[in-house]
Amino acid sequence: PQDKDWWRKSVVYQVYPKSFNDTTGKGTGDIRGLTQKLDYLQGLGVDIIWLQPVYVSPQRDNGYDVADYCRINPDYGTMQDFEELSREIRARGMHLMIDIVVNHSSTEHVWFQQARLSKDSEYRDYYIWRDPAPDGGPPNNWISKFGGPAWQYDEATNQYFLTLFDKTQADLNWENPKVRQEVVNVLEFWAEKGVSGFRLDVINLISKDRQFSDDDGSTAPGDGRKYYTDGPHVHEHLHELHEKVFSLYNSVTVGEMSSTSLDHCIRYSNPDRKELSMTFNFHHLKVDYPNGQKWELMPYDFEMLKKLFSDWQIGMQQGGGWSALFFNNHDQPRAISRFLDDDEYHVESAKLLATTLHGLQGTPYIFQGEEIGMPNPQWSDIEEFRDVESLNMYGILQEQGKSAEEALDIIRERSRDNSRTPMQWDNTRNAGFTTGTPWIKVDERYPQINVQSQLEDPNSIYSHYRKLIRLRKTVQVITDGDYQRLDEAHPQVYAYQRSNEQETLVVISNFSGRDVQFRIPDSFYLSLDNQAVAAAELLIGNTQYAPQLNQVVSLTPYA
Ligand code: TEU
Repeated sequence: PQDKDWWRKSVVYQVYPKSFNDTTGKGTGDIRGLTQKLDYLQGLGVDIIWLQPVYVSPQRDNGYDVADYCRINPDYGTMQDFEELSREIRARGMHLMIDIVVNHSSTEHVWFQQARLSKDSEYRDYYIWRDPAPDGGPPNNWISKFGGPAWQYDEATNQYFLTLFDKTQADLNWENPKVRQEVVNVLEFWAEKGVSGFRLDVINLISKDRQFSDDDGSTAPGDGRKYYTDGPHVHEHLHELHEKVFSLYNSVTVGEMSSTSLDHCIRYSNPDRKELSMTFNFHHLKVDYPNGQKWELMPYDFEMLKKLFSDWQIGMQQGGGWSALFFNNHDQPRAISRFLDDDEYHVESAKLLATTLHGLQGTPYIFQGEEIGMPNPQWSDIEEFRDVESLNMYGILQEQGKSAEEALDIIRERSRDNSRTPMQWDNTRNAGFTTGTPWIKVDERYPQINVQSQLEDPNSIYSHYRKLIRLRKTVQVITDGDYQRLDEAHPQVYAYQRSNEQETLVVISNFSGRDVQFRIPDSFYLSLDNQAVAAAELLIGNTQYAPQLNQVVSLTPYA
């Protein structure tokens, strides 16, 4: 019988199926492609595989626009393929987590198709409809996350429907108990197929303030989000799912929380509240957004990154919450290119980011390709991009007065496609991803950066990740230790300690390309007895020569 908190000691591997492994030559990955690579993932040591949406979908947003929640998109394979995947994962002692996208459905979903027919349709209330404003425009001034108004006009009934993302992603009406029952049915359907967990897409946006007032702009960014983020009934709705599904199947659950707060994340993930196992938040990935603006460039603020990690580590621990830890996912540029050096110090940088993150409290997530240090690809032309958000913003930035060249520079840095290029398996054509024409370009550096060249090399990035994952299983303080920051606004170094009654773990990271010295503060160092210092052991490092374990630690670039 599995311990109920087994996922606190686990590591999750995130698979973007479209770009993982193609077994048919059509240029997009498939479920069998993942099944073929399970030995690889087992070798890495991960416990949970998060499979991103493979449901029937028109793919306007690569599957986050679901047209049927209980059927597999034929591009990805069949239900038999899915069942085989699920079995093979279990046979290797791993777990399958699937993606549930129920803030919205595709407008191609039969519910929406029915809803739009008439105001009397029994599905009308599955979505959020409003009359036009007196001037015929949208009901309020909210902006969609992908640019443009958050409302779409529907001629048949002369009303607007709400779409917080793409115009084909219609927001579901969670105030309607029938919608909530549909969600329960979907979750049960997959739990019965042996799925162990759920990643819930933008789940903190499901409860909207029913006034639908204009955003008065009193708090930035003034796009309406304050009226639907962590909204009025969100905690009740999650508790309901917990009672009706998660608790019955002992599911592991992670909620993707957009623009959330620490207080809400504590509530979502504190076990006493019976909502979710853990939460993703994005504050640490906005440290290079000037005034929260994603579509303007700025070097990242290192002190802010450290402060955010520290505030959330301490806050979540005090409040009894649990964090999903990550630097990369399918919506973010690759962290190695964004924060460190993906060129000369590529290997050191990748290992540094991993070690810094895996030492924190929470459950770490590895996004495909991160374990081999995949960087942002080198984009030359707007034609190479595929993401609906990037293509929308390319136009909007130019409408706002940027030149095509300036707009492209911003898209290059910020596009979600940075993380969506094909997984680099080996140095054969298309990095071994497909025998056909890949749906999105393969990064030119695949002959140097690929799985095959790292598997057997004990000094590779891949081997470093393996070691980190193994440490988590043997060093208890990584899971349960409390957190304290050790650097006082050091311009290059982030250092913290984790302690429980038996052990102390110290993580010291040089985020710069220079040699630096770091002095462990007296308040901490002098509290250790000599024996403890003498017994200290280097658990993991990323440099050729191990640094001396003294109060003053010398660190080479990105050590
Ligand atoms: O993302 C939600 C989300 O808010 C973002 O990370 C979003 O991509 C970013 O803010 C845009 O600037 C989730 C999924 O992870 C993403 O892939 C989907 O596109 C989105 O929801 C809609 O389902």
